Amino acid sequence: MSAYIFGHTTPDSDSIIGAISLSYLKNQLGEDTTPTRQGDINPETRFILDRFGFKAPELKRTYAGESVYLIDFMERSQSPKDIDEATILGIVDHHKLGDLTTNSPLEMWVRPVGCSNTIVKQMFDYYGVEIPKDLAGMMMCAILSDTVIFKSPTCTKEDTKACKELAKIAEIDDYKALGMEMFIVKSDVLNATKEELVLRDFKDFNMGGVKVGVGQLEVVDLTVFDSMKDELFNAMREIKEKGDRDTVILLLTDIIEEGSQLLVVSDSISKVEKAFNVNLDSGEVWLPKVMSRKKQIIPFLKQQF
Ligand SMILES: [Mn+2]
Repeated sequence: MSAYIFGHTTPDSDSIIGAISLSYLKNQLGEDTTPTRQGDINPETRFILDRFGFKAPELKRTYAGESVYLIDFMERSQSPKDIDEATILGIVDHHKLGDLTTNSPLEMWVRPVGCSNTIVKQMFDYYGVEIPKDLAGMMMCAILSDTVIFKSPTCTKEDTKACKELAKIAEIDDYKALGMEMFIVKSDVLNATKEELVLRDFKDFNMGGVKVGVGQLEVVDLTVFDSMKDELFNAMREIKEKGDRDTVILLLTDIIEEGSQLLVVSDSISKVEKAFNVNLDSGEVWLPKVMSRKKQIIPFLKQQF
């Protein structure tokens, strides 16, 4: 029976490409695995898949009775609803320790690097398995995406090293230019509904017994949002009510200016204000140098909630 490998809900490029790359490695090592996904493919990931000639993993949302590997997450809130009825064989991730547990021993590759695909690259090296050229190109793109072309504070020397080695295998000299091309695709926010935009890269966290959802959009120029702020706030309010959330935050990250505009809809606004030492009377605030949700947003929210 094939084991399934998948990333978090509302998957990003790291989750989709990580499922494909880890599945390829596992199969080379003699296991039978299938990459899957828990949600739609976003425009950036579509661009990468098309660029390297891969098809998207199959959409699969239930895993009761199945064996699974998780990549790029280990939070219950980002898991399939029936995760407790699945057998977790292993986890490959670069996030904080989550709240999932298992009944039997498992394989864990968890490291504080900027991208899950950096860890998968290290696994290929560990096992001495060669990475095919096009797969290397995709893994390189996942690293450029997660580390915001090395600008994110989550980026480590291991990420830049893995990225450069993958670029070499993929025979791509100007990988930063390809990274920029990816972020320009990502910046096209005009062809989506406001709800889709808030949910495009959205993660729920359980904080002190309440649900806090944090979305992030990374663009090359924040002015694209100027005419749609009110509608974004409306969509955030709706998402907050529908999902029974205490707080919904949207990070509008400017990858050139290197900072984020924080939009907040919350029943605990003073906690969010305290977390970042800001005033949120207008519902929004600019945070210079803030680019990483996992490193610069979530820990400070957790502290207050
Ligand atoms: Mn990731």
